[in-house]
Amino acid sequence: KKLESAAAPGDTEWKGTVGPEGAADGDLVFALSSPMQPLGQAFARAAEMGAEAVIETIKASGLQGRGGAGFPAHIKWSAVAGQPETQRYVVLNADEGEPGTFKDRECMLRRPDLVLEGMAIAAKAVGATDCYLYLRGEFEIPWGIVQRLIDEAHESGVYGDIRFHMHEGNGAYICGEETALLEALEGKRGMPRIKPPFPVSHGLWGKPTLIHNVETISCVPAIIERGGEWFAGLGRGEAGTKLYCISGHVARPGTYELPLGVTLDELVEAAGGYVGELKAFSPGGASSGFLPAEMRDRPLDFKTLAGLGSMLGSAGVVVLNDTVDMRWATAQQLRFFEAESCGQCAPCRIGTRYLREAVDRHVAGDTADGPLDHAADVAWQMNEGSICGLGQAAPLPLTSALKYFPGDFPAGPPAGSKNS
Ligand code: L3W
Ligand code: SF4
Repeated sequence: KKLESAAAPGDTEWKGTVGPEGAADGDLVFALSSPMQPLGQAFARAAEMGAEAVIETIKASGLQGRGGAGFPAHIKWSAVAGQPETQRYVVLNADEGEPGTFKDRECMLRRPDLVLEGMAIAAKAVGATDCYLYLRGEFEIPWGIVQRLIDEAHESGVYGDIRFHMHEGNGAYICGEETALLEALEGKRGMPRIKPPFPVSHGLWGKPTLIHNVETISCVPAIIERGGEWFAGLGRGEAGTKLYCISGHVARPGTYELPLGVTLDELVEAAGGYVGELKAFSPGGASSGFLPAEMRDRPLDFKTLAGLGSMLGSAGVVVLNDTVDMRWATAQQLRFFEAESCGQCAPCRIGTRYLREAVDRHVAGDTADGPLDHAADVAWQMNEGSICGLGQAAPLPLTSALKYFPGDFPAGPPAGSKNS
């Protein structure tokens, strides 16, 4: 079914620009609108360099994980390469599910060559031969494109004994959490494991596993071909370019490759400008909460946003203008987390529902016992008592909206409510 629906790379119309005005492909890592390159070029270069030099180059590049946490990639590569167990795996996390995030889909649609080449280089460097690609179920067209390239690679033998295996997700956001994904790959219910141990030592089927987001692994070929310093120099405060997804009240929503650390204003300029007056934005999808318009000039990078109590996450930037009631926007995000909680930790299972109900009651004007009075306590318990990032991030839409937009949560019943 998937193969029949396969489209050729480039079949879908490119809607976003790919870099700063006037940027040549040489300044870009992905160059998403450029044609695919033949497989094997960067892989051959990496083979010449040897595993140790490849990992040193990844270290020099400053590459950080693009799936949400910004963890230094080279630490994972060295850790997997250094394990005593000889059976090791490379896994691609293509279960892109964060609301407002659609960059990994673009990578697979437009530059699947970078995805496979990056995985092959990683496998060779850490001593793995089997690579698993976990794609979210809705990615039917990317699936066809990637599968076709895998077939070509297997047939030509360009990557020697390295084999690729595709796996289809089934609609659960939580399976994008790396250990839930590994559970699902093993055929079990996708629920996060307690970390540590980390996948670098106890990953797929308990074996050392290098697991990366699509964008992270797709940076690898360019780093090998052009050098770690080149990549590091592309960013501002942090290394590389970044695929920023932008949606909401902007003229041209899309995926834009820009230096890591641009501001919201710069990103929106690339996306054709704001529609209406900026009120709030989420820098990294629902998990990053909301920031107020005054923060539009802060660098959109991992460190700066963490310092603001938010996160870059997967860089799914959502822009909201002044027509948006933040209570409504908050309720949408809380509903998402309530639906997607896997339910194994009580603070997350109960807390996501509690917070959503509290906002719904506030919206309904049911202020009899202060529905939001306990929100901060519940948020604290979720943050401290949840196994994974979902439960820790889930209260952020509400706590950030209450902090920056108290006017949208008026005390007492809103006009026209049943209590007024
Ligand atoms: C070896 C150590 N490895 C950490 C590894 C770990 C993982 C990576 C990051 O979160 C965030 C989360 C979501 N030795 C290690 C180590 N590692 N310490 O480094 O780990 P961690 O635990 O900090 O984060 P995580 O659970 O992987 C990811 C946020 O991203 N998020 C996710 C959104 C969804 C998408 C999507 O749809 N594409 O990304 C949204 O913002 O909340 O905070 O590999 O094993 N000592
Ligand atoms: Fe599941 Fe939530 Fe616990 Fe994560 S925090 S493991 S989603 S219950």
